[in-house]
Amino acid sequence: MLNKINHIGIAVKSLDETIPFYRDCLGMEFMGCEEVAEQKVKVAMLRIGESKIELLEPTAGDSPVAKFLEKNGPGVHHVAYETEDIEAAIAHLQAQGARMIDSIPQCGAHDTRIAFVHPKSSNGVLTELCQPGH
Ligand code: CMX
Repeated sequence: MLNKINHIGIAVKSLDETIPFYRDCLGMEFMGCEEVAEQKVKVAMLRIGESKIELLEPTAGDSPVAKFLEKNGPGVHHVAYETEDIEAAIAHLQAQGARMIDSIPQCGAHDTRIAFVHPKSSNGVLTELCQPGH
């Protein structure tokens, strides 16, 4: 159902101030920036081997990431698992009693379809399902 970790999302106040640490200090491959209007964020993707780090900067005061930053400051925001069939993954989680934030997939960065599981039903870790190749 889920085949690997697609990326780890990290909330930041400023992409411009944070990208150099991942790109230059850690030597990760910078894949580009993109605005995801639906989620009210601007994201930067950096690749390390098979995995990616997604830096998230809020674009509006009522963005979920703005709220997170206000409460916690910058840091790990979510873990995204890759699936080839997001509808089946959502149905499976719901059948197991998980509380989905999105029961219908939303548009994510880099041509993905995404759906979040509420952190209250995943032991405090915001969990994303992610289907590439939208
Ligand atoms: N990780 C863990 N817990 C989180 C969290 C996160 N990233 N974000 C919020 N929470 C917790 C809060 O700490 C709070 O817990 P307590 O009740 O114990 O204080 C609870 O969830 C409710 O949080 P809130 O601040 O009151 O915020 P909301 O209920 O309005 O929203 C959530 C919380 C998770 C439903 C909302 O942030 C959401 O829908 N997130 C999914 C969408 C998203 O994050 N998009 C941005 C990234 C998109 C991308 O990757 O492209």
